Amino acid sequence: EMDPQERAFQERIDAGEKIEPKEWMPDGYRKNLIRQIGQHAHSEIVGQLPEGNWITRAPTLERKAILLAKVQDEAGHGLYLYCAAETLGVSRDELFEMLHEGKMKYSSIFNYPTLTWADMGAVGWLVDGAAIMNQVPLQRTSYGPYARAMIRICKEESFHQRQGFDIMMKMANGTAAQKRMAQDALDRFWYPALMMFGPSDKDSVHSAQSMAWKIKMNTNDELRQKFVDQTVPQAEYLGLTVPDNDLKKNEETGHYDFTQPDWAEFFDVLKGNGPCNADRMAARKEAWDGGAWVREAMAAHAAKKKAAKLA
Ligand code: FAQ
Repeated sequence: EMDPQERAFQERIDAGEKIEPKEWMPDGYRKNLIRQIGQHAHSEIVGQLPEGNWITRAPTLERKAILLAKVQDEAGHGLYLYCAAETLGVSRDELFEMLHEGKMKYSSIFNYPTLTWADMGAVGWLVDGAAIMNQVPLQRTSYGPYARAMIRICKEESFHQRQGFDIMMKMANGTAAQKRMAQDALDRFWYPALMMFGPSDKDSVHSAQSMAWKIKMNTNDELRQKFVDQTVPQAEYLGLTVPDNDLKKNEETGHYDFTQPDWAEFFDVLKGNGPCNADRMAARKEAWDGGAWVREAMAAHAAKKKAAKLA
């Protein structure tokens, strides 16, 4: 039997009401939200690294300015999301600590390397494309601060996706060597992008409860299918080939049948064994340690100001 307070809470969720920070919520709701929002925030921050890798080597000044703006947006997204998580009673320092100790995750996709300029196209097109597919429904998530953060984030992600597709267009319609680079980027990012939606529904431990609480609006497989259906025609438009021999439009369902990613690889990346896990964590820890003097100076300054006011 559900206790009356929990039942009343569930009724508010079912009625489409937003839950706000100071209101009562079940412990599990709070914990699950901190997990998901925190993980999402970490993904944005770690997600700056694969693209940050190409800022100094962007082919033109214009491409450099655009890429800089995009990577900066991702820092902003991380900050909105950390703020949303903080309204649930966890501090940003605690979240960072959990990330650095390997107690919290970030998206598997950012453990793959960005080897060529075409990867900047593939990341924008596929990774931001997958991110939007997942985040648009989250604008209707039940927790107010999270839903509101998603509105702004989605606007910016749409720009990111377009800039990625624009790079792909340029490369796919360029020289033979450029087209090969574009195809190679699609070949390497296709399955990792499909993995962004999480394990198949039968292996998703959080989906049932998260959907009942509207922390999540769709299952992992639903969104993965939507992404494939949207992206395959875009690949065709680019004149590129999705690396899946069994990919085929199913005339009965109207959806594409496709090959699932290698789930053993996915779980291995989650365990820390992806090509870049160690590098990404080392870069984050170095940034955190390198910023210690700034945090100390700010705390000292605040203490001095407070003392001066008291005097
Ligand atoms: N990577 O029970 P479920 C971006 C974990 S977009 C790593 O199905 P859930 C923008 C999961 O945490 C990327 N771990 O989990 C950008 C759980 O483990 P736990 C970020 C994954 O939460 C673009 C376990 O597997 N977006 O950053 C992944 O119901 C370009 C079982 O899974 C979001 O976070 C994965 N792919 O569903 C930035 C969106 N999938 O925690 C820079 C919000 C699953 O119990 C450049 N999050 N796991 O230890 C969500 O919608 C959900 O959390 C899912 C996973 C759909 C990601």
